Amino acid sequence: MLTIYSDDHRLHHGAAELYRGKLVRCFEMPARADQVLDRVRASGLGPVIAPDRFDRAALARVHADDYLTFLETAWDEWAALGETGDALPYVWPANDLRRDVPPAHIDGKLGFYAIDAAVPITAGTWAAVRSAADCALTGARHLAGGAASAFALCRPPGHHAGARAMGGFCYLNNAAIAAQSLRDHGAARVAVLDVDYHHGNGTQSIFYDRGDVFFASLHGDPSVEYPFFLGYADECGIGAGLGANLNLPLPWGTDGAQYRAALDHAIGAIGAFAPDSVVVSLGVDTFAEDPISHFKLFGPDFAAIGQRIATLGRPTLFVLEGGYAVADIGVNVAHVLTGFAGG
Ligand code: SP5
Ligand code: ZN
Repeated sequence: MLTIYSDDHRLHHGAAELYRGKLVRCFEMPARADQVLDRVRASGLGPVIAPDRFDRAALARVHADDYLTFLETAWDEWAALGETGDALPYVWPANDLRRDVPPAHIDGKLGFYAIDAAVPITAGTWAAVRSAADCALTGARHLAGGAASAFALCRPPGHHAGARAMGGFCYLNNAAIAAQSLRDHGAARVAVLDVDYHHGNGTQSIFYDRGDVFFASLHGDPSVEYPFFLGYADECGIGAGLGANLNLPLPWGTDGAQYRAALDHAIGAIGAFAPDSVVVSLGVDTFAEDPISHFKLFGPDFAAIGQRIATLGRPTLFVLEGGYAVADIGVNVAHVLTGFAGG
């Protein structure tokens, strides 16, 4: 299996995110990708290649033009204030406020385009997030060219980013951009399977009214877990997308056996959808020792996830999402990928 990776992820290194009344050190850090790359190399999975460069049009298939312009210009507007630390939002258009007028000032724009304050923008954020999207698009290109599988080692992650919003460490939705690219290059139907611990709210919302992209997600119950405001079982899609969205919220403490039962359900639904290709939003923050999550998965459970995805027998692109137990993220990701390759 080909892995697509770029050192450009290092250009994004946020200092702090807001959590329970404090600015805490970012959980999402460059060492995560380093660990994954190390373990991919050590596992003999296959070659590691650099991404091709794609133009903005590939991003604009999924994201709104004004949002892309915001991401591209936010750091310069922030730096023009005389600020030297990371840009973070502090005010949001929540209930009872207008959401129809994007503000002119960067302080307003940051909140307008963010769902939380865990998305620092640094001098290198735009370059890094573009590079991550390039990794996902390169993986999609290889699938469209006939490859059976690929792994886009994306950092920062993407599944919380909507068409017009960043959040949860995510800026560009790498998996959604790749799924759309697969649609644009020959696949009539694409399924996205999201196994990150958190609900993939961005991916769901991007494809919610579409019947050509099936979205299935296993995640911590949003009534008690981030992102709180999407990811419930009664969200089934709308219009042409009705029936093409499957949420499987699971309780804190979910173990490997419970997880596999839900995964088999999702894989059955994806099989029935008969996709031409599959995109996996691969988060391993379901790991028992993850510092921000509450599932109880271990190494062999990750191999089983890969094996079960392989039973679909479809060209499959894995896109890296979360996983914050830095010392273990690489091992856990490698277990999924080698489980798939051997399954
Ligand atoms: C891609 C991804 O996995 N994003 C996750 C975003 C989660 N944001 C909420 C973080 C809550 C932090 N909880 C810290 C607990 C420390 N004991
Ligand atoms: Zn996550």
